[in-house]
Amino acid sequence: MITNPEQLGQIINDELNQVEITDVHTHLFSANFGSMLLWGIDEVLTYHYLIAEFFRYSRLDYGEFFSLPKTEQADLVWQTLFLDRSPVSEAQRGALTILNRLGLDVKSRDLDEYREYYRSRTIEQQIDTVFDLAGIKEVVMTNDPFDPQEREIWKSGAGNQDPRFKAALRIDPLLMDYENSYKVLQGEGYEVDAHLGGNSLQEIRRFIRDWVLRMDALYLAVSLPPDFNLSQDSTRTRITEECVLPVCRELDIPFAPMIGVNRLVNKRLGFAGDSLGKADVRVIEYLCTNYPENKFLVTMLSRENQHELAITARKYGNLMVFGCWWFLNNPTIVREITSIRMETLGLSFIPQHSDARVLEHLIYKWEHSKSIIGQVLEAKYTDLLATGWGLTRESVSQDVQALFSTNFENFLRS
Ligand code: HDL
Ligand code: ZN
Repeated sequence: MITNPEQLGQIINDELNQVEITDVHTHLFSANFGSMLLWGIDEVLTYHYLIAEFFRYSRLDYGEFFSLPKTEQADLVWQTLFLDRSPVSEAQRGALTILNRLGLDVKSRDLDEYREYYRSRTIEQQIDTVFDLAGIKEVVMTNDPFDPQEREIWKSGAGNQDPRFKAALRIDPLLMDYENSYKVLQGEGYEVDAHLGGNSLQEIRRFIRDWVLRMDALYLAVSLPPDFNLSQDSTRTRITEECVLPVCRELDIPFAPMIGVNRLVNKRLGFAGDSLGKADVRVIEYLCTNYPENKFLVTMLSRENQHELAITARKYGNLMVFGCWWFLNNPTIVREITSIRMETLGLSFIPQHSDARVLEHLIYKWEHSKSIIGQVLEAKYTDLLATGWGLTRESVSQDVQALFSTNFENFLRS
């Protein structure tokens, strides 16, 4: 029985170091997707988080920068964000955590030395090394049938061949840009039209069903703007309620609305140009209340939505809250959100996903998050001990496994 706070910290650290993580949302791909899986130091340094920060200092023309070869972009980012000044931001620190955990000499500041390390690495070796360093059991990909390159890999039968990588069907174009995406469905042999006439709704259900089954998708995801609602009789509302939700029910997979992104507020920044806004949790209340047979895996992008999202989750067993998404994935906010969630939801939430876009991101995103989540857990356990409650190592182990994998697995099976 654990009775004093001193031994608690060590036990929590041991359990965090041993837990096998299920990373419920990433932009990674298994090796058989070829160049779609980004890896290596130049991809790390040209991560759109770092590009946004580079342009805080540089007045280089956006188009000029993006037309440079990746290595020259990385050289500029390295010089500007790491050599010209201290790399104190979370994304800057993350790049250094990666180098450090790979056993490279961060003090050398020699980018070519780091590139030399990669010259002898294969992608298969790097996946094994990174998964081992980060403690990853499996990652869930973001799989987009509207991406021509990815669509062909799945249709060719190649698809995913690595059991450590699971699929999630991503349908942003279907809900956010149907006036154009319906033509892709037509091209794929689905009898749909621009106005949802004829068999369109049935055919959209067939499209979703075909792709969930082809990918063996664990859930169906879409990122949505802050003003997302289902109160207007719009194309988005009809496809959500008459296509997405019925097929998710039929196949017993969660629908994962990721709410709060304002895409391309600065178009010239590309991926780095997205921003956020506060959304209305009433749309989640509407979904959970009116579709009790559906499961909802939800994350929101605005810090201001987090307390109300946690309280909403207290009302619905078919709602699982996950992650400190994107602009929230910084120590200050991860600590705040995890504390709010643990104080209102106990252990019934998924505290984090990596959103890794480059393979090596798994190393820093999980090292940094596990440290904060572990500190919150230690504070809560310390409060427990103060009541006279006794903890066992087995209970700590079970709690940590719940947070980092079994909550997600059980929700999929629920
Ligand atoms: O839409 C999403 O899934 C977001 O995570 C975006 O991909 C975003 O650009 C990102 O990489 N966040 O970490
Ligand atoms: Zn993402």
